This record gives sequence, C-alpha cells and structure tokens, in this order.
Amino acid sequence: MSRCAVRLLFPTAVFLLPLAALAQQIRATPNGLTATEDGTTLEVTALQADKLRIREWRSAPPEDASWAVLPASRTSRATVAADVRGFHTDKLSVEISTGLHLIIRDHHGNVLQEDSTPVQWRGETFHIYKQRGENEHFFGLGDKPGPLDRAGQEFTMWNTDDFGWQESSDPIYKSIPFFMDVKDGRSFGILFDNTWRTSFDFGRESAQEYNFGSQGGPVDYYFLYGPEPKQVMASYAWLTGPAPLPPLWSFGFQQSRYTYSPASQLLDVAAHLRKDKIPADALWLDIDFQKNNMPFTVDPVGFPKFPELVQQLAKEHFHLIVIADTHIADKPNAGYVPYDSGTAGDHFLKNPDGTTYVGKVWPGDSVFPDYTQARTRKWFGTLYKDFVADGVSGFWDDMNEPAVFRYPSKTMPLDTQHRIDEPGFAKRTASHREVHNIYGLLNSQASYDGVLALRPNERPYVMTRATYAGGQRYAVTWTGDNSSTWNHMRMTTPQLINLGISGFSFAGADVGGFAGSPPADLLTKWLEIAAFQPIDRDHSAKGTRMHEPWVDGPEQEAIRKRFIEERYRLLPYMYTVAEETSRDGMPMMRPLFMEFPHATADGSPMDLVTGGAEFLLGSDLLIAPNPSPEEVAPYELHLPPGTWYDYWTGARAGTRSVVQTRDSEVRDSLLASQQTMLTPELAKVPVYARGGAILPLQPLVQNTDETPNGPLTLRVYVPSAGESCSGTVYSDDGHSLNYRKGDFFRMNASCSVSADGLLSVTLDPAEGRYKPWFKQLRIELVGSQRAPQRASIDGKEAALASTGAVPSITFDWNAKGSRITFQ
Ligand code: NBV
Repeated sequence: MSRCAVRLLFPTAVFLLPLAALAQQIRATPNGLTATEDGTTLEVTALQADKLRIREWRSAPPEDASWAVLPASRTSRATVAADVRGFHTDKLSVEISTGLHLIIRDHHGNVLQEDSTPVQWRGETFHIYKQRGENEHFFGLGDKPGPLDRAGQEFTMWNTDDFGWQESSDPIYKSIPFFMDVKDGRSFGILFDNTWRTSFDFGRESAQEYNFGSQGGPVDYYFLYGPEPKQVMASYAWLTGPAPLPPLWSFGFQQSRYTYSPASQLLDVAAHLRKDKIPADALWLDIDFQKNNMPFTVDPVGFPKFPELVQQLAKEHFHLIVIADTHIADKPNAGYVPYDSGTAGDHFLKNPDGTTYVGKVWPGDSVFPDYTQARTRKWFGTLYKDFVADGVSGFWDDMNEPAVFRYPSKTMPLDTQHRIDEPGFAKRTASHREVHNIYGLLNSQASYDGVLALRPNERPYVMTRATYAGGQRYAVTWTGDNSSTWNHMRMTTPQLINLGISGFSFAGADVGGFAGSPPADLLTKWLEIAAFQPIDRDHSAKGTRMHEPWVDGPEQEAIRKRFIEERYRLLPYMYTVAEETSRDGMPMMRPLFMEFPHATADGSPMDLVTGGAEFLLGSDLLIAPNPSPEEVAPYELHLPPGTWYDYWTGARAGTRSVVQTRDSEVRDSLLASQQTMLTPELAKVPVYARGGAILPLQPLVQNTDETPNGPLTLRVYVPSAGESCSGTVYSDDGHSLNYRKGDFFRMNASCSVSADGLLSVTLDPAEGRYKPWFKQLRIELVGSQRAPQRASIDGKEAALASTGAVPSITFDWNAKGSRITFQ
C-alpha cells in the first residue's frame, strides 16, 4: 500500500479512538525524555549536547544493540535540562507535541528537523516522515550512483551484486543508511540504524517531505548536529568509528585484472611497470588464481610456486593482494580445510529445517559462514594463515552481499537462518531478512580482525564490496562492476564523494571501467583523474581488452605515466590527508561545500553549481575535470571563495568572493561573472591549489619502499590579505601500528605576509618520535607579489634560488622548528 493510502486511514483511526487514549505521557529522564501516546513510545536521548538518539516502539522496546554504532557512543549520555516543550542541551532543543510530533531546533530557534506526520506503521513496515524545506539537500547514502545531491530521488538499501550497474541502478552493493542534510547553510547527519531492507525518499513522493523507513526492525536513528558539515563528519566518526589508517603503499598505483593468470602473466605486468618506470605499489590476483575458484586455495597449475611468487614480487617492491570470496566451496572429503574446519565448528548458515544452506557461486555449490557468531568470524580469520605466512599484503572480500547465483533475487532465500551469538546482543536466531545488509560488513570484520591477529602489529588491508554503516572500521571499498564509458568515469566523482561522506574515505572505482573495453582516450583520462582519488586501482573484467597503462602506445602511456608520477610526488600530502580521516573522519575526497559551506549567501552547497564534477582532495587541492568528459567544448570552472593557483603552472587563477545576495538572478549573474572557461585537453586535468596552502611534496619514487632522494618540499601558495596560511605534513613507517604509540611524525607550518609584502614561514617543532625520511627541506613560494631578494632562516642569511617564477630555499631541517623570512 502506498503511504497516501495509509494516510487516509490514519486520521479516521485517530478520530475513532476515545480521547483518553490520546493523552500523552511525557517522562523526563536525566538525558532526554520518553513520550507515550496511544500505546506508542518515543524516546529521545542526548548522547552528547549535539547528538541525539531517537527510538520509537509500539509495545516493548526493541533490543538495544547495534552492528554499526560503537558501544561507547551508543551508551554515552549528556545531561539535559527539561523545559515546557521537551528539553534542551547546550546545542539543541527538542520539542514533543501531540501525535509524538518531534521538532529539533538549534539554539537560535531555527528548526533543523520536524516531523511531518507521526511514524506510519503497516504491520512491521514503517516510515518516518520529516518536513522538507525548499533549499534542503541530501548527501551520503554510500555508493548509490546518480547525482551528488540525493534531493528528489528515492533509494532502497539492499546489498545487491549488480554487475554492470548504471546511473539509475538501485540498489547496488552497499547499505550505508547515513545522510547529511544541508539546509540554509546548516547541516546535520542522520544515521538510520536499521539493517533490514530500508528505503529513503528525499522529496520524490512529495517535495515538502522526506522519509525513511524499513520493512522490519527498530525505529532507531541518530541525529548529529553540525552546523558545519565537518562537524557532522567528526560526529559520524565518533558514532561509528573512523576508518583506520591504511598502509602507505595502498596510496600508490595499483594494477589489477580478472585475472592475471598464470603467474608468468602477473610477473610480466610487474616487469613492464618497472621497465617503463611507471610508479606502482600493488598487484591484484582475482578468482582464477584459485583452484576451481575455491576461496583460500591456489591453482597449482597456474601458480605452482606461490610463496616464491609473492617473494619475487616483494623483491620488486610490489605488494600482492588476493581475492578471498565469502563463500566456501561445498566440498566434503576433499581435504579442503575451509569446508572441513567450518563444518566441524558448525560455522555455516542453515535452512529453516536445520540443514546447511547450499547455494551456487563461482566454485559451484557453496556454503556460507554465519558471521553473526563472533566465534565464526574468529574461525574465518584463521583461514588467512597460509597467505599471511606467504607474505600476501592484502585481501579482497568480493561477492559478500552475499551474491548467490540462480535466484532472481541474486542472494540467498530470506528465511535462511543466522544464529546471532555476539557480545552485546541477545543470543537468538535471525532470518537473512534482518542480516542480509550487514553480511558484507561482518565478512570484512572477520577478515580484518583475522589478519590483524595473524600479523598483530601490521595494518590489515581489506577491500570489501558490500558493507553497512560502520564498515569503514574494517575495510576500504570500491564501486564494484562499473563500465568502460565516459559517463561511468564522470559518475565516479559524485559516487566517491558520497562514499566519503558515508565514512568510506578510502574508496576507488575500477579505473578504466570493469565491464567493456575503454577507448584509449577514456582510459587515459580516467588514469589522470584517478591519480587524485584515494584509491588508484586499474581493474578490468575477463574478456575485455587489457587496461595496463602501456596498451595504447607510447603517446598515451607517457600521459598516463605523468599523472601517476604526480600522484607519487603528492604522496606526503595524500598520506597527511589520509591520516586526518583516521582521526576525525574527514574524507580525503570532499565536496566543495564541506570546506566552503558559506560560499553562497543562501547556504546552498556550491556543488549544486558544479553538478558534483569538481572535488577537493583534502582542503587544499581542487580538481576540476570536465563535467561532460566526452565533449570537447569549453566548460565552466567554479572556484570557491578565496585565492586559487593553477597547481601545474603556479599562475594565479583568480580570487573569488562570496556572493552576498539572496536574489537568485543577481547571484547567478555574479557567479557567472566570476567564472573561468576551461578548454578540455586530453593530456590535462585542471587542478588548483588554495591560496594559503602549504603543500608537502616529495621527489619522484617508483614505489613507496623507495626513500625519496632529496628534500621534502613545502610549497607555499601565498595567501591574499586576510587569508590564513597553514599546512601539515604527517609521516610514519607506513605499515605498522606503532604510530598509535607515538611513532609518528607531524609538523605544522604556517605563513604570514606583512603589510609591506614580507613573507615569513614558521615551522613548528616536530611532534612524535618517528624520524622522517628527509634531511632537508625546500620551501617554494608560489604567487609572491614581488620577487624576494633575500631569505633568512632563524635570522641567518640563506641562499635563495629560483625555478622560473618560483623562488625557493633549501636547507637542513631542524626538528626543533624554524622561522624563515623572505624579503
Ligand atoms: O572475482 C571476479 C569479479 C571481480 O573482478 C570484480 O571486481 C567483482 O566486482 N567479481 C566481481 C565476480 C565476477 C563479476 C562478473
């Protein structure tokens, strides 16, 4: 039944009830309130002053447990003050009125979120309706394709193996029921923590409302107030845990294929990368390296000396990642350890009649681990033992929606039984209906924890296809089976931005596209753009043409190589940004509104103008690919307020200001007057650096094992008057967990320009115990209004050099800090 029908029924039902039944009972609690009306209870709890949890139930409260939310955050409590309408905290006020009508306001009285109708129930299905303002936009929701802004669209969360998904496909692989709401320059986040099949409608059914609901499970959602988008990100990381810092090598270039087999083909690819001096760090093996596609086996014919192969690659400074799908081949009495040990431990999912569920996947008949049992995850983790002993660096969790062949639903029957046995949860049987959307998350948790147990002080590297909110604690991800088309390359940007907002900062798309064969120019352009994205992994499907950077001849290869090289020069910056993700949840790849939420007077996100084509890498670099990449016509560049420099040439690209008008026509014409037109060129991707950025760069290396030869460069983009100027460089050993115990290096730098144009740079004392690779620093000045004549370091004259219009000094780095002046 549609909601309209429910709505027609609702007033009648209310009308018929005796008035006494409608009386609302409100009970203040030290941390919020509960309100009961007509047998339904609404509970609002302040976890912190700016974070609320909202639950509603009809009879008894549902189980208070979560696969996504960290227990410490879920049980955190803030003291509130009760008031006549409800309660308030230092940041928010909560009002409940008749009909369990909930309104959340900020401290200025601005309504942030208000119910539109009471929660609509139909059996176990329910929908939560909120009022929607005209200027209200929605971001996040994981890997959903389509426009960056989710406004006006509806979505389903149901993890689905969707080979060759397209722009309007939904659902696809992941269920991340988290969105950021941006309205009039104020933002907040909602995590709808419900693992069942859920739905989101951001104004499609009615422009005045948005809603989210589920086919079962609890009404349980978290309200995370900003008002700045970055605060929402930090709160989401607080709630579900930030993504741990991946190893440094994973930020290098990665080459994959379904499948490099036999081993000699993989070695040829490795040798070719090194021969052509295309920097690279990782190679991937897909399912055909296994014996009959059986997870945790190796094909003895194609890969007869697997441990030696891993070692040989390691000698060439390649990390090997192997696939290990979630299904286990149903092979009794065949000496297949995963099956035998899994059966002995009773680790597989059951049919309702208690027999083991068997479904067909790549190895044929297969059984499926029940990861809702902590002990099963532990067992699954042990299966990585041999690969870890061989020196395999990372693991690839594919098909974990879970994908099962021969069903129209592409997954197992919904009555398949899980036996939840997990600390913090009631021990009980749950149907696949409830567990489906967390199956991938728990698979990657088993992999992460297992590999960590086997290599206790090393950072596990797991890439998962399916996941749920919180899954960023265990794995990085990619966008699954995209296609080799210009449109898919274009869609990658909004998709990765939304994944970043959903906690998955460490994400990538198959570069060049998985399904189909990219024309040469498309592969080149894709390799160019991906050089600025968190994971740069070239991957392709069986039966498609090869994708490696050299396949289209020397001219294309030279362009591709140049961009991959630039990525390696930028690694100090990328890694610094990645480390920030691991602390405060800030995504590496950001929409413009995240750094510039007040770029427009009405607070509408700048990205609505760019259509999500532009993105920021960290806070300092703006990448502006062609929004219509298959076209050759000039396109508009939209720069956020402030000074911007062309990253490639150092030329000042202009200074933009905030358009201070609410008149949309005037605003649009002013914005148009600030625009620059860019002419697309095959060998170029426009990149801009923020005035006031201090960007760390390193000399080119061929892989991350190689110690850069030369100084660390700090490129100072001279700010305009009134602009701040700062930068950070972070480093550590790149692979262990010692950074958590103080073995890291961080240096903050800042700059200022005096009224007479004197520029000084302050390098703070180094933090942490780790000794970085560089002995010398080189400071470059980009954009100084007049060429400096002299430079000094801590008062001592220093030799000034210049490359083109960029003056620089190179000097021995002093860990205690220094002050450099240019006169
Ligand atoms: O393991 C083979 C592929 C893999 O290459 C791809 O990246 C996954 O998304 N896998 C799907 C299964 C087969 C897809 C046709």
